[in-house]
Amino acid sequence: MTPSQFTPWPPEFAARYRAAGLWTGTTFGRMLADSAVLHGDRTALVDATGSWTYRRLDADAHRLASGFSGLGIRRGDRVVVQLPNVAEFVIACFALFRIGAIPVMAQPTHREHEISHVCAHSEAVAHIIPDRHFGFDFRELSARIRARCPSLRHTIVHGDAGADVALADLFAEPVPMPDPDPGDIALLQLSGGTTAVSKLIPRTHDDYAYSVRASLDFCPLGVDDAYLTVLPVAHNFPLSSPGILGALYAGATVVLSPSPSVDDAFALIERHRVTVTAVVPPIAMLWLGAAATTEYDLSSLRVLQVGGARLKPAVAVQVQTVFGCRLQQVFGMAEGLVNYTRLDDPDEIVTETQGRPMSPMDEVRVVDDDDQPVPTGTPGHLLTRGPYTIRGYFLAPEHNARAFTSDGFYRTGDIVRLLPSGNLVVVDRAKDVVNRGGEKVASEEVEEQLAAHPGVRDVAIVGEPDDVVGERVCAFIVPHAEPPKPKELKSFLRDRGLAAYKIPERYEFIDSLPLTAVGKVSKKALRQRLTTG
Ligand code: OOB
Repeated sequence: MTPSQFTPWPPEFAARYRAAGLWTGTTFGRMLADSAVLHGDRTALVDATGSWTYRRLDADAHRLASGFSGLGIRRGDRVVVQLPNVAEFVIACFALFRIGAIPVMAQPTHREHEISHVCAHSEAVAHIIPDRHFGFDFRELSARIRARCPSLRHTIVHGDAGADVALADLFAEPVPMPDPDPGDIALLQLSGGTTAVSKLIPRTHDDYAYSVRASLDFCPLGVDDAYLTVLPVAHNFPLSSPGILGALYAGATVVLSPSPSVDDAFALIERHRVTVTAVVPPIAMLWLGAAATTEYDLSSLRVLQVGGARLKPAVAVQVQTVFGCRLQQVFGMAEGLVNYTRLDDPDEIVTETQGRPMSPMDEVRVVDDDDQPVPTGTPGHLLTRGPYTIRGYFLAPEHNARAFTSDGFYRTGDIVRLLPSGNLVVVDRAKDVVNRGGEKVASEEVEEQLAAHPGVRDVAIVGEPDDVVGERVCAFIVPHAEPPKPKELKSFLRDRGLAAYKIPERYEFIDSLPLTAVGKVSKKALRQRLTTG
């Protein structure tokens, strides 16, 4: 790995994290192999098609690693993994971990715009997809991307592969493989982003494994637990907080739900006696609405983790009473820092704060616009540095200069209050992102796409408050002449390959965009127009 691809922790920090026993020099391949030794016959993984014991999961990952090697996938190669909540996601990731190849964590909702950027920027050699999912043809998508992205040699398909490579055919006789270096990049996460294209987040085996183990200190899992994944598997929250990786480290069972719908999720909770699951606030609200009248037995649920977006305190209170389980608020980011409310915290901490950092070596600063500390309790910008927070995005030196302080703190873009108890309350956001129920939409990305429409002279994207998803994507448009129809703008964006969740739901046409005193578009004024009508 060259220094320009990956900003490592400075040697003195790495030494400190190692000396403190946080970085243990393990890799994810080794972790699964160890779990297979300890828990061989226990159920590791369940999806809609079947179940895997630890022994079988480890063996399948090893066999698939051999097949990937046979295709020419090598240590350090990037592979875009774009699978829904199926067991093959887990098997493929562990196969890549074992080789030391790097899964790039794309979402099934991503389309040509997102995937072509991710493939090109990571110089990916392969794209792993389902054949179809929710009526969408991923083989066609991948063929278009291959035509644009010269590094992409293989499309690997879970399901009907046609002329592409079938994932099922790659399970080969296991061959011995050297373990990758624990300091190597294990995976690349996608940033929620503030920029026109998302940045790639390099997480090493050492730092990501530490974040998983530390998460287990505050959301413990053991051999009697079943962890349900209803959020998209590749997202940092269900993957690592403690998520799928934490459950597999601890010998628990991972249950994959094809969707977060009440019907799918409640049935799985009852059938597998699920003890822990992770949701975003809109799903918590959906489930709350259904829980009172459901005939499913949800009594096994011990902890409901809620994170990814702001949870209203009133909803938080209901979670504990309606589900009869413990609520855990999780305020995390794919770049690193994760905060948890503790299971034994007083109720008002659990319902009214987003918790506190999980590591004793996490450093947080709350500062004003000039990076000067604000008094405790005063809202300010959250900056953080620590044993599992990246020091730089992948191949992005210019952006890194803005996104990190000179002494290596990540500028989260979140405005928080730090309480004397050490807990954080997320009060606002300085970054120009719409958080649609946990799905992050960078305003600039949508603005750039809409600006390409011939009828659009100027455009600004803002979040419109919404009772269910928290914020909806709203476009303010200054038209050239006759305003284009919203329907036409939506299909324009879809045709440009933008993921559906980023496509604005509301369009407002205005004569000019309001400006701030320094001549920038005033998003604050636009947001006010939405709320005052
Ligand atoms: C998680 O990760 P990302 O990378 O999708 O998004 C991070 C951003 C944060 O900077 C913050 O703006 C927002 O999402 N956020 C929250 C929140 N949790 C995340 N805002 C308010 N309250 C919360 N509880 O979203 C993520 C990663 C790991 C664990 C959990 C969430």
